Amino acid sequence: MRDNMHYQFPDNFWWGSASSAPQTEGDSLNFGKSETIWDRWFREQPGRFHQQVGPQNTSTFYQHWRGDIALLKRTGHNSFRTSISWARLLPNGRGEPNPQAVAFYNQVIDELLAQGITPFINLFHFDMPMCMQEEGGWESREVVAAYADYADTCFALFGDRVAHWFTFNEPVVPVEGGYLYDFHYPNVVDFKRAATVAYHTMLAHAEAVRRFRHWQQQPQAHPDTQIGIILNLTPSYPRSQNPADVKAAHIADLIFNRSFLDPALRGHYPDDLVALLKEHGQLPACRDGDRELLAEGVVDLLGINYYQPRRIKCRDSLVNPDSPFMPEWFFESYEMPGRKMNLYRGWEIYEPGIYDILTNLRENYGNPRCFISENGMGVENEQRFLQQGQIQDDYRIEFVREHLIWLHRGIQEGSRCLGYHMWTFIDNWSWCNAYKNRYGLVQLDLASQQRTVKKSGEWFAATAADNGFTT
Ligand code: BGP
Repeated sequence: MRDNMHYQFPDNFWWGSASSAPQTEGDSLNFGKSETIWDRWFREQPGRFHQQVGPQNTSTFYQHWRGDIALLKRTGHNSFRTSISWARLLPNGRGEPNPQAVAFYNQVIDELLAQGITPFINLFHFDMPMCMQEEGGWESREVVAAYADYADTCFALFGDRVAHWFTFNEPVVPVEGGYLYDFHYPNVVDFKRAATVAYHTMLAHAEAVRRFRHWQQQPQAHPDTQIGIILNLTPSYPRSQNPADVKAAHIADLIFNRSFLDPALRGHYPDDLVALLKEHGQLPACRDGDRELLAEGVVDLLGINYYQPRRIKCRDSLVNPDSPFMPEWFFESYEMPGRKMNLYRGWEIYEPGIYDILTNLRENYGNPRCFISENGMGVENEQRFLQQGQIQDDYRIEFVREHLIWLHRGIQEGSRCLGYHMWTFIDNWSWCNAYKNRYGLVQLDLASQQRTVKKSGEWFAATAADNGFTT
């Protein structure tokens, strides 16, 4: 670390954190909410979940929202992201909104605003309503249409007070998890179906943006309203400058980053991605009008989730042409010698990645307005760092500070990065990992529901108050 350097961030920088409805609300089958794929999967296969802890075991935001918003204030938040649960708002996936859900989200939004915290509202965080999954989930064009209606309903109900909207969080994750690598419901492993899911997700995104543009013209719309998408970007670094390694890293980038980034920022897919899928017979079915629709999906604001890079090398062995088509036909991941690891989670830590993402956006995508929408450090058995009643998470403070230093550099060089949100606020339930990896600024005792601010939460509050820090 550099000594005695001061890092001041631009005025009105967004300091905050992100969470999601399915990971925090609880009451997963109460107050009119219907099942999501997570509720169903847990019921069917609890063994898939760490220590068999399912989606009903949360920090119960549905009950504790008022106290939690007070804690947001105490930990220096001027902005906060959560999501709306589609299955709570529209228990049948479409139709009339559930009045209890409307009242709940109204209270949350109003209280955030009353506390001076800007609400950032995301519409979909991996939580497909089960009734929509039964219609085919993202493989179905009808579900795409239903999602756009749901988005419209949200704009109409809450868009007078919410300015920052996001269509999706990490849309690649349900594709990878649900249709390629078997870590989300419905546990399909099939590239062609995965490509269809990815394509339909971006059509749903574009349709929601189209609806948003209409909504934006209404007199009751928030005057600063804007729409974005949140992408987890994993810079793909080749093992070497050898053309085979460079090509392998390029293909990984096309599949995992640019299949979402390009439509969101340019309104169309990269030509070489389309060519690659076409060559291998993996292109999803398109309809007339899709191209025009995608072109309307360009966002006002990009959320960047950054955790770790992808290290890529070309394959050492030839692919068996009879094996099912997979991204790994084109590359292998590579353990770079000497890489820095988060020893408590098993992910690489590479802080310059955040700067490289900003540079890429500046140089190749017209320098869009963006912010870091998730960055954070998961830790297993974090209790071991408990001293005098508080988690002493100096490792997390260092992690955040080092990422912020690289972020600051990107801003100095002209990137339009408007804020930094951590993953996450209070330790939360995380899909199949449940509470295995703790990320919060605030520690959660699941049994007693007690919240205790970690050392990092105090550091974060001080950093936000000073709009920067000194090393
Ligand atoms: C991000 C997701 C979050 C959260 C986080 C931590 O990809 O947007 O929802 O789950 O990852 O993941 P994990 O608990 O698996 O370490």
